[in-house]
Amino acid sequence: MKNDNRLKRVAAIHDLSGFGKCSLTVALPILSAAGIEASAMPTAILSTHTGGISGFTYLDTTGEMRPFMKHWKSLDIHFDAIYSGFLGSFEQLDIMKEVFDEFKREDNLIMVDPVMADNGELYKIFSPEFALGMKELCQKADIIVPNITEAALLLDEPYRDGVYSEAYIEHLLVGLSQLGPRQIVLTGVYFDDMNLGAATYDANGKIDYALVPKVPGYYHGTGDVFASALLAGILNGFSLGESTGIAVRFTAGSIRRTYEAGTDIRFGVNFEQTFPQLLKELKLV
Ligand code: PXL
Repeated sequence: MKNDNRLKRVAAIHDLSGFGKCSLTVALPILSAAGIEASAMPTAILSTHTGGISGFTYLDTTGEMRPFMKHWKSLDIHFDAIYSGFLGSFEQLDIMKEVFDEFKREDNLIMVDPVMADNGELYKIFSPEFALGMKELCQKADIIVPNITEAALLLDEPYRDGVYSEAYIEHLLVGLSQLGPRQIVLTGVYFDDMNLGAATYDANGKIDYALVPKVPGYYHGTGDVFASALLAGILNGFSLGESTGIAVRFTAGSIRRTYEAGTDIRFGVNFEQTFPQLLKELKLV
C-alpha cells in the first residue's frame, strides 16, 4: 500500500558495468520505473561485469567516493534508503561505513547486498578476508540481502549445497539477524528441484518464504534485479514479505523471458520488458 505521494530518494552505491546488466545499470532503471528517484555513486567503472566474461576493463573509482559523499552532504540531501552492492576493496568498505554514518536517519533504511560470492565460490577478485570486512558492514545495515553462499561466508561456516531443509535456512536467518540487521532476505532458497526463491526474517523473528517454479540456467545480474525490486517494494509501502514476493516474481519473469529467447546467460536478464508486471504488482498502474 502506498504511504504518500512524496518522491522517495535512494543512493545506489555499486559499480557501473557498461555491458552485461548488473549493479547500477539494473538498479537505476528499476528504481526509476518504480517511481523512486535514484542517485548513483559508482564504486568502479568496468566494460562488463566479471562473471564469465574475460578481458574486462576495470577503473577503480574509490578516490571519487569521499568527494561524492562530502558534496552530497554539503547539499543537505536526504535519502530514504542507501543501497550498497558491489564494493571492490577494504577501503570502499570503510568509505561505506562513513556514508552510512553521514546519511543514516531515524526514518531511513540502510540496505546492504553483500555482493562477493555465489554457487559456493567467492568472486575471483575477492580474498577470504574480504568476507570479514563485509560482515562488519552488514552489522550497520537495517536490511541485508545475501545469497546462501554469502550467508555462509558472513557466518564463517562452510558452504552447503542444496536441496536445503527449512531448519538450515532458519539457522542461517537467525545467525544473520544476530549480526545486527533487523531484516534479512536470503536468496537462492529451495527445498526441492521444482521451486526456488527467497526466505525472509523480519524484526519480530517471523520467517516467510516466497518460492516460484524454477527456470533452468544460471543467469548473471539476477541478485541485483532482485534486490532493486525488493527495495522498490519496500519504498512503495509494501511489507517485507510482500516486497519479497514481488521481487521474486519480477526476477523469475525476467529470467523466464531471457530463457525463452535463448540469450547468452552472461548477458543479463530481460527485466526491461518485465516492467509492466512489476508496476502492476506495485499498484503504480
Ligand atoms: O551482480 C554482481 C556483480 C556486480 N558487479 C560486478 C560483478 C558482479 C558479479 O559477477 O562482476 C563487477
